[in-house]
Amino acid sequence: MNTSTATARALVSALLAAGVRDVVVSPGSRSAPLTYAVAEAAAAGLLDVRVRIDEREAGFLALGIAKGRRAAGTDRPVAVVTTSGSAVANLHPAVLEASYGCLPLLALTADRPARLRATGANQTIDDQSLVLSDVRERFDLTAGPDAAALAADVAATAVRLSMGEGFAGGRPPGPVQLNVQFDVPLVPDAADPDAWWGSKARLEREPVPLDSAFVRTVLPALAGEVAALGGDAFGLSAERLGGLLAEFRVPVLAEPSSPLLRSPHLVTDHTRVLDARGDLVERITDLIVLGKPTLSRQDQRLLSRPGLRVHRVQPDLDQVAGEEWQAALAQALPEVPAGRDAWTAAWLDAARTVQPDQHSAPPATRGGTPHADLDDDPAHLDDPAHLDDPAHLDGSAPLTGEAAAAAVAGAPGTVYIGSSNAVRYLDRVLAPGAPVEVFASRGLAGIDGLVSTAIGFAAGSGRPVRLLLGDVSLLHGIGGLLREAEEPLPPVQIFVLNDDGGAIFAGLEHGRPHLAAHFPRFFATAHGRTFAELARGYGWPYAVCRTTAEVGAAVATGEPGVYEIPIVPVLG
Ligand SMILES: Cc1ncc(C[n+]2csc(CCOP(=O)(O)OP(=O)(O)O)c2C)c(N)n1
Repeated sequence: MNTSTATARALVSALLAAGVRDVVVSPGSRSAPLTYAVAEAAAAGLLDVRVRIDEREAGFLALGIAKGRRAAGTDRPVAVVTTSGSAVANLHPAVLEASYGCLPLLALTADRPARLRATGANQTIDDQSLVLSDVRERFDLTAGPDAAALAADVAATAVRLSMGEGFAGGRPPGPVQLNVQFDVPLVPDAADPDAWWGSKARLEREPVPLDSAFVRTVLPALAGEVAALGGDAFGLSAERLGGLLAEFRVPVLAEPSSPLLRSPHLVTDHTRVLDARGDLVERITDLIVLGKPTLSRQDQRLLSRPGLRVHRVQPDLDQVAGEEWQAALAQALPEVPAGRDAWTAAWLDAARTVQPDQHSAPPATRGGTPHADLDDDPAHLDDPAHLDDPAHLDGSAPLTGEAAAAAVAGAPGTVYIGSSNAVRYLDRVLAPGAPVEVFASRGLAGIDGLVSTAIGFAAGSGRPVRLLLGDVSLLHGIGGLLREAEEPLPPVQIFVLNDDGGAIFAGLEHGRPHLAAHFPRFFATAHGRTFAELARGYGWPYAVCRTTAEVGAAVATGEPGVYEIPIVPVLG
């Protein structure tokens, strides 16, 4: 057997033994040894393999599968195979999101032998193992007779590193690059044995240790005038923390993709309440924070309020061993304090009273709701120049983003929510007991790769998914609609809020009148597209939904497709 085939087979064997079950492959010749090994293991039913032409989409598909696996309770790394050269760099957006979104991704990047580096050889980067920043670890495996033995060790280590060692004191899961140099020949020989894999194993995880700060500060804090703030928690379910907060009737301020959204004491549209009820905000003594809140300046202001005790909770609490958890509760759990019901009721009342009269316009028109995840100036705008207020339009007006989001999230199921205004519309309308679970890519909150991520999420979790995103986001990731010729449509409904551009910028300082000359071309980026032809060109069914009833009907069918929802155009 030639060296490259032996190396690739050893590597794939080790991945199987370490519990990897999903691989996404992009085509290429240098990566062929890996491709053949993966294809053979898939043919034997040991791996699920998908093929994507564009490595950027391949990376996001893998990321989505990893997130879906996590949601289904089987956190495990997903591998993505690319050839050498610029193909590797196309993985970078997904690698970055995986890094900041704490998802286990293995970038298996094929390379030429090191002797060809810096010689001008075709498709050869001087150091390909440095192309992907923000990986948890990178390996550069040289070609040669001992490569196969090394590959097995390195692959097993890469899997462990990508899974992290738990959040408490260790590093969270994330991407790892395994750069593998392959020399010719790159294909198996006809005489090579065709059943070469060892037994496939389960991925066993060590229980995560409980962060001592949780026992020392978080549990006692439950007795104070405490509130909880939930950001995106990387797809982890936080059931233990959610249970404790519910038992202590703690008012919960949560972003849509936070697992705390399911709290019975959720303060709906909480940024409005934070703005309007400084008196309540001042009274909070302790704030328990889960995950990464990124959506609003109001949350950031709250976090930096002088005198507030902020307790950040490790998101993987559910993976702490049961005995350790019980011991911690026995040792430090306080009584539910007298007065707790009045405290929580004050927050829930505020949510009811502050909310209704502020819901007439989409976020970008409301005096520049400050967005924390953009490079923005938090200054409020008095005179947004570029958006019509739908409240002023007649009965034939397009839907508001909020009404559309409420309709998409109105039936039980899983919603994958896009960045930009989509997540903010949803934030405004999700109430306690909303029938959906919500996931998002909030590691870096990019508008890229969302279609592939949602498709991957559906595959990894085994659940049908509704993706809600903006038109620019869909155009950015339109290549995610492309699938293999024989691949069935995934169980994904794509709801695109088409306002012909990036509305979010109108709510930032870019919407100010004195900047109006530059706004349309450089920020709104109106494109004049609708999605019928694009969807059909990629082999997806397509429909327009103009009313909440039409959105609801589309949701009820569950039929995969692109559903376009016209909303008020950015440029009016
Ligand atoms: C990969 C990436 N490129 C650029 C941005 C900056 N950005 C943030 S929102 C946005 C416009 C999004 O428009 P759309 O998806 O239509 O949503 P809307 O703002 O209309 O809600 C852009 C370009 C980003 N977040 N991610």
